[in-house]
Amino acid sequence: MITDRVDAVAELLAGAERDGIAVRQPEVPLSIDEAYAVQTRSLRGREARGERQVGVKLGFTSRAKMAQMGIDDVIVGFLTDAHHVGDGGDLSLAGLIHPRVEPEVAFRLARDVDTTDPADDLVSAVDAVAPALEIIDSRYRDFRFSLPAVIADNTSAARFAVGPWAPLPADLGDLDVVLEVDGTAAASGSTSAILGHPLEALRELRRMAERYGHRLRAGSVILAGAATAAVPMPTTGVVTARVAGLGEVGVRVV
Ligand code: OOG
Repeated sequence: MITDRVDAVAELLAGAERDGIAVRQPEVPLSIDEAYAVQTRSLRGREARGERQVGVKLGFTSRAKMAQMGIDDVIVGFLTDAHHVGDGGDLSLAGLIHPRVEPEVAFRLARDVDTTDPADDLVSAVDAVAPALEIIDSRYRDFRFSLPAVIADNTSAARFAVGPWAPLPADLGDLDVVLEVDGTAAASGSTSAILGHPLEALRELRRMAERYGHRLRAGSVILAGAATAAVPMPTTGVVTARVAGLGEVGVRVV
């Protein structure tokens, strides 16, 4: 039965995350719908343990990421308060398996968006933008997965940090993005790498949230996806993402 498979994969991945030990991908491939059902199941489990959803994230919105991981479909995951690290805060890698870091752009939702109402627009509901860091950590061995497998694994979501919020600039379409480790560039790109323009990520999210039931609520953070390939997380030091015109966000690895 579908529910049994969904439950079994959700449990497998929750165990991998809890124990910090990577697992094999499910032997019987999931459908995309089942993979998103695993996510929903995982979110409900986290909420039952007291976590609160604070946003959503996109993945594979840049060619750099698609090429790095061999997947060329946009994916959506959820973010909870347990994933959040404060700007300038300490980030412990304890319990993570093989974390990687990506520089991103974050959006903030000023109001709820009713994804069941096709007329309810997402772009006009966004009131602010910020530089962001996303730390991903696949629960699969060797960071290798199929499209449904990575969706079931909540799109490798592990931690994120968001810099200062600012009103949307006149054009977000081609801002330089740099990821630095202790002040040295580790990756660089442009916001144009995100589906040609980061607002396209919002349009894609709007479509996918309607189909898969992701919540888009007032105050939510939306991570638009990495502008560069992911970089292995250093085991010490300060990791910073800088987006031209938007400022920077950093965490100290402890
Ligand atoms: C999946 C998550 C990709 C992005 O920004 O493209 C992602 C992965 O690469 O493990 O978050």
